Amino acid sequence: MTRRLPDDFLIGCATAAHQVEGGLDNDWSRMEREHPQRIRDGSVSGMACDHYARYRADLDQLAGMHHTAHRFSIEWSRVEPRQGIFDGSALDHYRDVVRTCRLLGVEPVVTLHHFTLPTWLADRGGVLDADAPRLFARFAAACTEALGDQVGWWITINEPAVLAVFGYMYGEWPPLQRSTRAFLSALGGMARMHAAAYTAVHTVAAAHGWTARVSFAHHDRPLRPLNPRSPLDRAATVAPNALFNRWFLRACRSGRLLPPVGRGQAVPGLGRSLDYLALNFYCEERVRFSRRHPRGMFAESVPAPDLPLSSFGWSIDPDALRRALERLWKEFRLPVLIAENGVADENDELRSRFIVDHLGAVCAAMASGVEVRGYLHWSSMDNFEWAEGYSKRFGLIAVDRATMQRTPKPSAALFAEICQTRVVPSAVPVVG
Ligand code: GBH
Repeated sequence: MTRRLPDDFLIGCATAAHQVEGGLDNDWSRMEREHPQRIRDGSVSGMACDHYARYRADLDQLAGMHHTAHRFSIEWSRVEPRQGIFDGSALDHYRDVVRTCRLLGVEPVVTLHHFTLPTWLADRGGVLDADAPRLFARFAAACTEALGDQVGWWITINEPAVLAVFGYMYGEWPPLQRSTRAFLSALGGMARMHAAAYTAVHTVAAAHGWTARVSFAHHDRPLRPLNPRSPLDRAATVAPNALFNRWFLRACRSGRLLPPVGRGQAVPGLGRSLDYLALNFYCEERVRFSRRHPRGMFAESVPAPDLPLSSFGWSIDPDALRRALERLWKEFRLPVLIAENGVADENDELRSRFIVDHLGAVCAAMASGVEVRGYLHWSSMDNFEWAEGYSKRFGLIAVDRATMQRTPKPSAALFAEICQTRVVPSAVPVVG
């Protein structure tokens, strides 16, 4: 099997506005202010990494490390701070982000919604608002008008199933709801929003003769039975796997709000609304049947007994990425862009090996026929990890929170070497 990445393979990092930009006023910053106990380390996103001001130097640094692609999100609350009022200077900013990428030879991958909403939309019901699809499409059209001549890769919504679980079922993220009904409605609402944005991006791009590839970002987290010989453990994986790992993908293929979200009703624009598959992959999860976990559909997550764990407690098993890629390819036959893959790691002890082994798994999947277009590591720099605050470190680059100084970690150099040579070593090279 070759461990050489194709010449046109996109390789780089992924970020999201709320986690790196700083200075935001959206539903998340409001929750951080009004419910400070919701953030585990007591922090607020605040100035984050001050990336809104420092984007040129940041992109320059990544290009200097031979990255050929970069994923970021456009912050809706900046572009449309009040309903129907668009801020041209915010769009100019993102236009310059894209232009800077292009000048540096970095392919931009643009996300339209990464977990945050303008407060005016949150106050109308957020993704549950019947008007959310139309409003999201109008925002998507404005972004495509402004950036579409230089952007070929679009992501409508980041991880709709994750947002539905944490915002509407577990009540840990805005809008802090804990209801199975709201969870299902949120999935349906986001399917309609994706369809509307997919159509808007393509309509604007086509009018100008621009090419656009559009996907949502699918978080794949396959559940496996803790005890494969236990029928109850095995049974406990079935419904959550179907709902969290497949419902949205299948809705986007069939064009229908499939059960248990809907009764199969068709949504205009939803059918075949994936031009590729943007895949966020971190780990598989072991579960056992538990009567005490009705909200988790009777599947209780337990640490994998036989695998190393990240500082988030997530299992590290590179072959799980190969398995996920092969299953997704078999069912959907869509070219995949890995839009996130990374590891929470306080002292950069796990990350180099993690990268080498996961890129090895990508090579193995490609050798078996899966079309993988690129790999975006989560993340370029340590950033605001949602309800974990700044306590979880996913970055190749450390950020001093007082001075904002950036310091590449050893894993950044290793990743740079892979980006430059396009060769994935079979083990982490020993340095020093
Ligand atoms: C992705 O979410 C996000 O797109 C990205 O913004 C984020 O920074 C990255 O992954 C790393 O987490 O109960 O242990 O699961 C991944 C899904 C859902 C993972 C919330 C963390 C809370 C802790 N995330 N979850 S846990």
